Amino acid sequence: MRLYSWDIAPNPRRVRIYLAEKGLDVPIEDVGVPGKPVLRPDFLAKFGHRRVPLLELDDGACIGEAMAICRYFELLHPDPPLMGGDPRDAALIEMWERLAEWEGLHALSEAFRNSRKSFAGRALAGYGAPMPQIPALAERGAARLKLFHDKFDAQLEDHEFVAGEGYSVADITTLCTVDFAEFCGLGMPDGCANLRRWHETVSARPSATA
Ligand SMILES: N[C@@H](CCC(=O)N[C@@H](CS)C(=O)NCC(=O)O)C(=O)O
Repeated sequence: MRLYSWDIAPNPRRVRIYLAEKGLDVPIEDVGVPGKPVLRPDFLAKFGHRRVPLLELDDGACIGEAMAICRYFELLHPDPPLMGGDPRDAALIEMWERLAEWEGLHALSEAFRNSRKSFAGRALAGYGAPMPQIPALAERGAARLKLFHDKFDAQLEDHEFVAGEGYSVADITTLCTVDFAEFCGLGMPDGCANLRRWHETVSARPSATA
């Protein structure tokens, strides 16, 4: 088994944090080109998925998509539960994790990939064909990201963690989004006291360095 990852990117970090929370030791290969925001040509040539994270199993099966990889490990190692221990928790966690990915990480990706020179022609990850940048999407992504910060700040007013009272994959995706947004110069707007309190708590967990 091998997890293909990329140190600087937010999506593979979701899986690395998950594995650290579970205490699972999985061989990890970084397939980024040092000093450049691109994946290694040999990885792109071998795997049509063209995205990381990617988990290659010993039987050759390849699992892409961060949450699909986490689900695989969750079924093998249910404790401690990070995707919900009962139907109610599982549904709330999936809801908030998906909101974090769609309203947070996706908005950030829109803002980032449609504005950086180094992503010209690669505005969407995972395609071999050229994907031109659309500057208006960068603007809309930044506006969506502000709404994401506000929505999650409001949710954290009444809850210790994103999906309720326990740490879950919803916190992992939210943390990777908030940190990468900060790195891109699109950090939390003024205020957001609840999001800041939560960020301090989850960043103090040993897994946050993964
Ligand atoms: N929805 C996917 C997103 C995967 C994704 O977009 N990964 C980015 C890194 S954060 C990537 O592989 N980029 C490749 C590239 O930019 O060429 C997931 O959950 O894993």
